[in-house]
Amino acid sequence: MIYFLSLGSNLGNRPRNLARARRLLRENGAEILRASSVYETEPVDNLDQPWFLNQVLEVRSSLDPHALLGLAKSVESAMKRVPTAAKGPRTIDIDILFAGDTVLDTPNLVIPHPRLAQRNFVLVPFCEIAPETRHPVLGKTIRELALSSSDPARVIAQKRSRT
Ligand code: PH2
Ligand code: MG
Ligand code: MG
Repeated sequence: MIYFLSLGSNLGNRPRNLARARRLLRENGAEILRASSVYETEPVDNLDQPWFLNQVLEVRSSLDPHALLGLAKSVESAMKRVPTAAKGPRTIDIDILFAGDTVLDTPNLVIPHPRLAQRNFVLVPFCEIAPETRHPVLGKTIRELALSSSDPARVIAQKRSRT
């Protein structure tokens, strides 16, 4: 199954946190096919926190969505993410954006990610690597969603990352 994941970090050494998360994902059953640039992004929802680094990955894995969520959670806890305030600062956050064309609505996992179309910090890196990928519920491509986003939050590309 082909997945798109969002990585975010706004605590500690943010580039190293992203790199470590990519490595732990790779070593535990998620092959990274494409990685967007790393973007410096203004916090949304909870504005009173440091800016994030965000990145989107295209990943191939034989894990099903719930097992991949388990892997994401275990990487988060391996990286000492402490459950603080909802949407507050974190060393690493790994969210599943898409799982192929799968549409899933369960108490602990909703795919596609319910807020992705309202978030420049997801749409901009996602559009960099997969502009023609179509949202299985909204029926629009990532490029269309990115162009019609009304999110005012700033997203600034950093130099190209290697994975
Ligand atoms: N994640 C959140 C809340 N706000 N803002 C930015 N810029 N990037 C994030 O990854 C982010 C956020 C909750 O997961
Ligand atoms: Mg998140
Ligand atoms: Mg999360």
